[in-house]
Amino acid sequence: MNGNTSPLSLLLDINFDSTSDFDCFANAMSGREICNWRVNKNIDRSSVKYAVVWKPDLGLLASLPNLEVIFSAGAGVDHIFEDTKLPKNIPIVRFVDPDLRDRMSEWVVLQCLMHLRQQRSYDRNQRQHSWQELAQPIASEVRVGVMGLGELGKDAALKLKMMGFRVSGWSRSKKNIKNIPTFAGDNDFNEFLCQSDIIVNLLPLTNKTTGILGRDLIEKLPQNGAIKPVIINAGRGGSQIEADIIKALQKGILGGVSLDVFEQEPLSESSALWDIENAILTPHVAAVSSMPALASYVAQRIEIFEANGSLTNLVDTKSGY
Ligand code: NDP
Ligand code: OXD
Repeated sequence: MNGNTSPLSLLLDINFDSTSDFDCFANAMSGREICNWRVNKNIDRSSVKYAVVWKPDLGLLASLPNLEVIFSAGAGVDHIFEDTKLPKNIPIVRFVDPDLRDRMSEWVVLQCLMHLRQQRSYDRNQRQHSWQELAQPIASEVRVGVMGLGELGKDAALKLKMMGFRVSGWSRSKKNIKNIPTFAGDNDFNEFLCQSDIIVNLLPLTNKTTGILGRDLIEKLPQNGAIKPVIINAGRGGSQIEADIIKALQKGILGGVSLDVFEQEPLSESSALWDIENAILTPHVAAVSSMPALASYVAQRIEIFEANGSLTNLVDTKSGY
């Protein structure tokens, strides 16, 4: 804190769908000078005290000499660490919000039910005007393992449990969640995998989680469950090895996947994933940040920071999330 009470500027380096998105910030920040970097790059960089970013321009953050706090416009922060010139020692606050959490859980529950109820097969049958009943396990026969029990993973696990699935979870540190068995760390990983028919990935992308959804993991999933193994990924595409997933789907080792995130986004038109019937693909929309919610979140955090210097939902730069 520099003791200066005059509102210094907030820089926004995020995608806005419309001017009303930008207006959310203008309204929430009452009186503070705001600049939309993607529209106007002709700014006094020394006046910027806060930055709200999504995939910021490389080197931009390092070029702001009086920057005090970086806010991620999303829950994930890997997009910030991609900046090799990222200034050290500037706190990074990530977006934690009930709206984002609920949207993610909606998507996760939908995907688990789509695979449980074989919706893709019924869609195909409908196109073929074919009236055919398929064998149908109930949710309580299907084991769902949620990777990542943070803000999003824990809520998704609880909602899947409410739907009747047999849910367990895995995280870095041990968690205690009522009625949900939990596993922690590398030592528990194999035990967790071999009792998961559906894997839901809600891990952040870090050095440790890059490529985790690949052949090694797939081969550990049980082949004797009520349904063939399914992978659902709404964490980050960098955590999946698409070539391994495609092979496993083609060989029938995986029964299906739901992917919201990809190694390269947008997904290449030539990817084999597009044409695999039981691969459900969505374009990184599982939980999109709501602009009014993000704007008021940032405004509140700045107000508290300026009142007493404290920040919540801080990223641990060592572990990368
Ligand atoms: P959190 O930081 O709250 O939770 C992360 C969880 O992952 C924690 O439980 C953490 O363990 C666990 N974890 C991290 N590293 C490891 C590891 N090496 N081994 C085991 N567990 C690990 O993040 P959120 O829940 O808020 O968000 C999760 C991710 O979801 C984001 O990082 C982002 O990538 C993705 N996301 C995707 C969206 C989409 O639309 N597709 C939208 C929003 C987010 P511990 O609790 O012990 O720290
Ligand atoms: C996020 C995202 O991290 O939208 O919030 O992916």
